Amino acid sequence: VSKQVITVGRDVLAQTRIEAAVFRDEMTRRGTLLVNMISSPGAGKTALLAATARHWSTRQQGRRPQMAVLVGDLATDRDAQRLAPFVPVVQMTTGGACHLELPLVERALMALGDFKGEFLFIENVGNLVCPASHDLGEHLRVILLSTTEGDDKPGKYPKAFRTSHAMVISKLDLVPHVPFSIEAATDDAREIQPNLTVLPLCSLDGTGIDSWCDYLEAERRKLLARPECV
Ligand SMILES: Nc1nc2c(ncn2[C@@H]2O[C@H](COP(=O)(O)OP(=O)(O)O)[C@@H](O)[C@H]2O)c(=O)[nH]1
Ligand SMILES: [Mg+2]
Repeated sequence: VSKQVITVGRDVLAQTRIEAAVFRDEMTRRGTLLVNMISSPGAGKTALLAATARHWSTRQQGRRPQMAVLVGDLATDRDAQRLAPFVPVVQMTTGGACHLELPLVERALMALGDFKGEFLFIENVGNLVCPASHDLGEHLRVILLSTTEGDDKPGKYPKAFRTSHAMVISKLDLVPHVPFSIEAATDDAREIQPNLTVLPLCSLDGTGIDSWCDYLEAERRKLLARPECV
């Protein structure tokens, strides 16, 4: 087998990055915070989105934030079915691809209609490798690490953690039953990304959901304070 090295003299992802930046600006102008949720399969992305929707929809004081979800999956619409009772949701089926790309997200947003709410979430395909390399125009990238996965994962999948703004440590209720140190996971992740916000929570009993929602609302306020947001 002979191998040939071809040098590509141009940045083939440059156009994609420009398109993602344009999409991000459009979301900023709308005042919608776009959040890209990344994790391994089963870390609890869908459960967290359902808990987030419950938290905001039962708020007693002030305005209830509006949210919608674009959910990616390899093959089924099971997550969309789980979320549909709570929030507007559009399923993106990748047909086997291990990550989402921007054109699919843009089409899904069109299918959602004229969404002008405060928070738009993208649930990425469960995978800690490929989604890390694809800018979907998000303002915030959030990585979930569940306590059942082990506290050594940040160092093993550094790009996903390096490119994230926040790390949710999910399934906090299982800490007494599994060998997982929140401190070790935090230290490992912050060695890669020192500015990472760390949010431990449990989507089933609601522990930490208020801090998570406060974090999102604070990030949206920062977005609105930007000069380009009218
Ligand atoms: N014990 C526990 N289980 C959870 C929690 N969050 C999610 N799960 C369970 O973990 C499994 C995977 O969750 P899911 O939301 O589908 O993960 P996703 O693949 O990242 O969307 C489901 O059986 C959930 O009920 C949690 O906080 N604690
Ligand atoms: Mg899911």
